[in-house]
Amino acid sequence: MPISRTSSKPSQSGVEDENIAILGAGALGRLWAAYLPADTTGFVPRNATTLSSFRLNYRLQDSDGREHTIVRRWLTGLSGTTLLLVTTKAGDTVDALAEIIDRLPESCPIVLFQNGLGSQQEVADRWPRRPVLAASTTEAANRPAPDRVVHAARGHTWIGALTGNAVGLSATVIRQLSRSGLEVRGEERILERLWGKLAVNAGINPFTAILDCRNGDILESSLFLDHIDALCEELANLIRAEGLPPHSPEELRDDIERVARNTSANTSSMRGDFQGGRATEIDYINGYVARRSRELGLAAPVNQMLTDRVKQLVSHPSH
Ligand code: KPL
Repeated sequence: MPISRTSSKPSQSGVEDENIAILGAGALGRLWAAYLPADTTGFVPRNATTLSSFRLNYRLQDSDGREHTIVRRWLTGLSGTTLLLVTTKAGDTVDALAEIIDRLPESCPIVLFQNGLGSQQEVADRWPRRPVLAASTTEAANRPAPDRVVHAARGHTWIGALTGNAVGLSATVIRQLSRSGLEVRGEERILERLWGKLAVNAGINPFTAILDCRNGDILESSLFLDHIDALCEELANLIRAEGLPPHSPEELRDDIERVARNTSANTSSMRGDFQGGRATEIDYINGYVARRSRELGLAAPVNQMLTDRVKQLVSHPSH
């Protein structure tokens, strides 16, 4: 198990020259940092002048329930970086990247791990010549305390190119990420995979935040039962209008309910953000569906209603 390794042996394939930088020290960023080799992985500070230490220390509970102490560097330079993982919240991504991108080698692949959709397109539109890839992951991680990460369940991570200059780079990215021991695969149709995850998040996350409940508990709630069919209809209409392979509303509802059951004891990322006083990703999940639907002349009142209610919740948490 590679967790907490403090040194990794150079191999014949030249991996000693690989340096992975992680932008975003939330649950997912810390999860990847814990599994990747300690001596070639570090975090990128948003503002190096405010750092109180050169190292970031935290505890990780792995998926078998074992505890590890993790120590990783804050990186002071980025010139030798061979891979950048961006694990910021969707709404912070463009601003965070803008602060550091001039220090990153032009050829360095940038892998975006954001939930939902919208932030990936913002990055690809702003830096079209950079090799930008997107990741879709089912690794489940949460951060119950600032210095503690729980790897709740093992999953898979799919990687695919977003910009022209990233085409053909998946293999090198996968090779570097596979040193974590986590399951990483290439995906030529990454947008479809991101859409699949978006649909599941749109059908689970806002309900858990509004009802302040765990994923499995939404299935019996009247809020979910009253709106899920119309929500899935809106998703199916938009997926078709985007020219992606169609899914029936019934298929989408089955997917949502299956994931809610399989993760029934989990706190969703949106409920976790709300509980932790952080901005939620609603604008990139149901808000994205409502926005794109409007742009394409489709109605999405349920996605809009859920977006409004989550936003109201955040501005008036006592209601
Ligand atoms: O991805 C998730 C999230 O919380 O954002 C689900 C699938 C809902 C699991 O908690």
